[in-house]
Amino acid sequence: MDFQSGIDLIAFSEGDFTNTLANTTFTSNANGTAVGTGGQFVYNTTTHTLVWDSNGTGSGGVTATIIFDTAITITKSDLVFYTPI
Ligand SMILES: [Ca+2]
Repeated sequence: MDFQSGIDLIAFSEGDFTNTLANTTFTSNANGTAVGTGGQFVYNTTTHTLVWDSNGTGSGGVTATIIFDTAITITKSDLVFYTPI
């Protein structure tokens, strides 16, 4: 996947989440460590893996995963929630 931040978007069905994207935290670090206890996307810059963690630092809660072939730059602006028709 040749994902490019600012050009490509990753879309998630909003019905799968209990929060709006605006109120969702985005965290990116080398350990894939969540920050705080709110639902959040966490990008692990070492494993190139993006996960959704519904309870942040709470145990478990990871429900979706995308593994990129190579390291990418990704921000919350690269994510969108959509409503299925
Ligand atoms: Ca968690």
